[in-house]
Amino acid sequence: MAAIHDPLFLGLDLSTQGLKGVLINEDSAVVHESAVNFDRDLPSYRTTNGAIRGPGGQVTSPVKMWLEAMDLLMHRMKQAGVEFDRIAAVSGDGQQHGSVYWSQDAEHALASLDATAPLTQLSPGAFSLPDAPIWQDSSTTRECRELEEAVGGPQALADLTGSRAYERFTGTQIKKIRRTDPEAYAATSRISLVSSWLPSLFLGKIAPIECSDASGMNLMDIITCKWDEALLLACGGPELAAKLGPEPVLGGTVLGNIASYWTERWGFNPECIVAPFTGDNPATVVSLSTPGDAILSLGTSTTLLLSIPPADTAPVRFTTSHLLSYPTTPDAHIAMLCYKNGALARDHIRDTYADGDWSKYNALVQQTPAGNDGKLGFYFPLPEIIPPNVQGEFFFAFDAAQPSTGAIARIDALPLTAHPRAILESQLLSIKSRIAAILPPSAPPLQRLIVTGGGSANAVIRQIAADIFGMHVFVADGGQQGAAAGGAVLAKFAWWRAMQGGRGTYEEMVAGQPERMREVAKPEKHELTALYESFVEPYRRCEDEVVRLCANFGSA
Ligand code: XUL
Repeated sequence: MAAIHDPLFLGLDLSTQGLKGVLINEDSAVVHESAVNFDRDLPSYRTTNGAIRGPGGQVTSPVKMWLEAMDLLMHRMKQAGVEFDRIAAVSGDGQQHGSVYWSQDAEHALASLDATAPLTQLSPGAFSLPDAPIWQDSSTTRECRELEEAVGGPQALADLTGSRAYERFTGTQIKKIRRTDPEAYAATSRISLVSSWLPSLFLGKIAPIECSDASGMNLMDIITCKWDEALLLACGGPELAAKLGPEPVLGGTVLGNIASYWTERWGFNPECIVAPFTGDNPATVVSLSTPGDAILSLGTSTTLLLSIPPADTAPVRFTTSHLLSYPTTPDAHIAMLCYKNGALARDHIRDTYADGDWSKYNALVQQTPAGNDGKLGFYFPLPEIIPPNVQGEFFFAFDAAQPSTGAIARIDALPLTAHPRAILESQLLSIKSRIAAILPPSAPPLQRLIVTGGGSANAVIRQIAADIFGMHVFVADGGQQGAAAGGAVLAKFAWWRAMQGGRGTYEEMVAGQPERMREVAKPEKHELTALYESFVEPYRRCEDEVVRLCANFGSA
C-alpha cells in the first residue's frame, strides 16, 4: 500500500433525514463537514423528514434519492475545496435496519458505472425494489410473532440475536417482502443494509454486511457473529443465505480499493481503501464512548448507548432493549435503548405550544416547576418501540408529595404551558427507569452522560438531562457529528491497521489520544435529582397504564 502524504479519512453518515460527510486528519480532528438534507435539497422525491409513509405502518425511503444525495454531497465537497486525492480511506454509517434490494443486474451495473454520469444511473435497473423499508416502519407485527414462535419465544430470540423481534429489524422486513411481494423477492440477487449498500457504491461491487449493524437484523448469532441458519430459513426461506452474501465482517478490515468511477469522476486516489460501514448508533459509540460513559443520542430517534467491554461471562441479554456486537472490538458489545418518537415528537410540541420557536420553548420549560407539579405527559405521534406499539397522547396527575404511594389519575389535558417540559421529562424518565436493567451486573456506576445529535445543542435539554440522571453532561468539542465522525474514525482504523500489515487493535490506535469532551451541564441541586428519582415509580405506573389503554382500546 503506497503512502498518501498528509492523509484524510472520510466518514459518511446516511441518516433518516440527510447525508453527511466528515473528514478527519491523522489526529482525528474534524477538518471538513458537508451535508445534504433530503426534504430541502431533493424536494422532487416528496419525502417528509426523509421518509414516505405508506398504509399499515409502512415507512420507506426512495433509493434513488440516496443516490442523488451522494452525488450532490460530492459536488458540495468539491466546491468547498476538498482534496479528494488526500483521502486514504472511506467508511461511515447508515441508519440501522433499513434494507436495499439489488436486482440480478446489480453486480454488472456496479462494476461498469459510467464516470461521466451521476450515480442515479443505477436506478431503477440495479434494484428489485425502488424503495427501502427503514427503521420507522412498524408494519411487520405478524412476522415478529411468527419469528419468535419459530425459535421458542421472545427471550429465546433475544438470547440468540441480542433482541426479541422488533418490527423495524431487517429479518422480519425481509419476511414480509417474501410474503407480500414474492416476485420482487425472487428478482432480488442480494440484500444490503443501508450500511453495506454505501460501501458497495464505493467498491463497485456488493459489500458484505458488518457485524455490529448485522445485530439489528434478528438474523445473526450475537456471540459468534455468524448468520443463524434457522433464523435465515424462518425469515427468507432457503434462498436467503445467498441473498445476504458472506458472513458479517468486523470493522477495521479492508474491503478493497475505491472503484475507478470515483477516481475518474471526483479525483479520489486509486490507493484509497474502503472499510466496512456500520450502523449510526455503533458509529456514535466509536466516536464518543470511553468505558463508564453513557451516550444519549438526541437525533431523529432517541437512543441510550452503553459500551460493554469484552468479558469472560456471556453478556446480559434483555427482552426490552438491544445488545449489539461492537464494531471494532471482537467480544465487546453495546447495550442500546431506542425510541422512535425523539426529535420529531419534540419538534411537534415546539410547533404546537411554542410557535415553532426554540427560545420560546426553552422559556416555557424554565418557567414551569421541575416535575410539572406531579403531572406527566406521553407523546407518541408514531407507534413507539419502547413501550412497543403505543401511539397517541396521554396525560396523568399524581400527588408529587407522595409519588410512590399516591394514586395516579388519567387527565384529559395539561396546562398549555406545561407540554414543553412534560415531553422532556417523560422521554428522559423512560430511559432513567430502564438504565439499571441494561447495565451489566459488575459495571461500576456510570460516570458521565455524553449527549449528541440535534437536541444536544439545546442548553435547557442538557440541564434537564443532568438533573434527571444526576450526572455531569458532556458534548464532543468538535461539534455534534457523532455518527459521521465515528465513521471517519472507522476509516482511519482500517487504514492504520493496513499500514501495519493488518495488525493492531482499536484500543492501541486510540491509546494516548487527547480526549475532546467539554462539560456543558451538571446536576443543579441534589433535591432536583432526588425529586426525579422519586418520579420513576409513578412514571412506571403511568406508562403501564398507557400500555393497557393502547392494548384495550387501540391507539388514542
Ligand atoms: C436503532 C434505530 C434508530 C436508527 C436511526 O435501533 O432504529 O436509532 O438507527 O437512527
